[in-house]
Amino acid sequence: MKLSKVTKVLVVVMVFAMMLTACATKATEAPAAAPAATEAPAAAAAETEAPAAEAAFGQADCAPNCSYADMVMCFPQLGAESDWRTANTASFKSEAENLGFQLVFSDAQQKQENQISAVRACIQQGVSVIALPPVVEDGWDAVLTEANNAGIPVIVVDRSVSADESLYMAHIGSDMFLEGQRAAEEFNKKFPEGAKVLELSGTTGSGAAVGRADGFRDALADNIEIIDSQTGNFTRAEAVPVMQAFLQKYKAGEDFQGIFIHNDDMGIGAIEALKAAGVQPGDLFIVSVDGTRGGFQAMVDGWFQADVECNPLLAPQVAEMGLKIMNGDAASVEKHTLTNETVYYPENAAELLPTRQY
Ligand code: GYE
Repeated sequence: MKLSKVTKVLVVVMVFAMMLTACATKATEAPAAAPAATEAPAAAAAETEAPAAEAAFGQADCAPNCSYADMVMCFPQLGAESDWRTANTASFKSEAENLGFQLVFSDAQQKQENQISAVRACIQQGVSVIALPPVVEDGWDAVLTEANNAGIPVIVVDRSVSADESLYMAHIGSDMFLEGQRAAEEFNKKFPEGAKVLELSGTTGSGAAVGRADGFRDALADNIEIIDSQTGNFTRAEAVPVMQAFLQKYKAGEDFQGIFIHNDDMGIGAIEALKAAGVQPGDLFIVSVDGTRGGFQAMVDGWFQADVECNPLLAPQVAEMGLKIMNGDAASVEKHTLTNETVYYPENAAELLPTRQY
């Protein structure tokens, strides 16, 4: 009787112990089933495996089988200031339609505070990825940190940010510095004996304007002098009075021989002012940036002598990258992807104009 009592107790204890083990196993297995949650901290702990920690960042629940139908892409567009921008917006809208992802679009009207609010709304909404075309370079640290804390990857699109690279997943856009250098080369070729030029620059503090201005100065020959530089904020409307003021201050052809203009829309505004002042096509050597239809037309009409290409059709690359990140493949994403671009000339502008997509 006594023995059997001990046996009974033992059996109860054993069964209880088995149940405890089972519970314990379940408890440890559960997190392992969620790869994103368990892998990231593990990799972060080992200092040398830092890239592996990034690999899981931005990974969606559908990984590794996410498709575009699972993607919600936030695109807080900076504005509608130019034909380049219109083409850039169209690129994202049509790509969303073609591939079947959801695009959360907004227009910040060239105001950083509007872009920041739009990003915050997207974080709240819990989008899969944010494609950010920053109006200016500085002032993004706080909101990028917020996106990071929410586990939402940010792909900086078009213009650059000055924030630390660790605060965003990648940047896809043009090499604005190279564009400025390319423009300078045109002036160097045209004026081996030297010249005086004006600069009509883009939005102050924007990656596009800073890069183009710096690249231009970097490559410009010593005997070519920039006598004045003013911003036209990348718009036609704002370029007109700036050009008018230039023409009151300096005599075209005498005080200056050329103009470097940071985008085609401002170039078109400048042409309006030049025409009104009686300047003829070809009187001045004008180099612009973008390569829009308007820029091509200005070459056909003899106003621009070169147009440095800047490609706005960025959505396909951005969407592909977004899907990769969602599928847990952030490690294979390039930090900086530059767009392949060239320089166009009046010689074949008429022939190429009908083929231009923007
Ligand atoms: O050149 C200009 C636009 O950021 C590259 O912005 C872009 C620039 C483009 O307004 O037309």
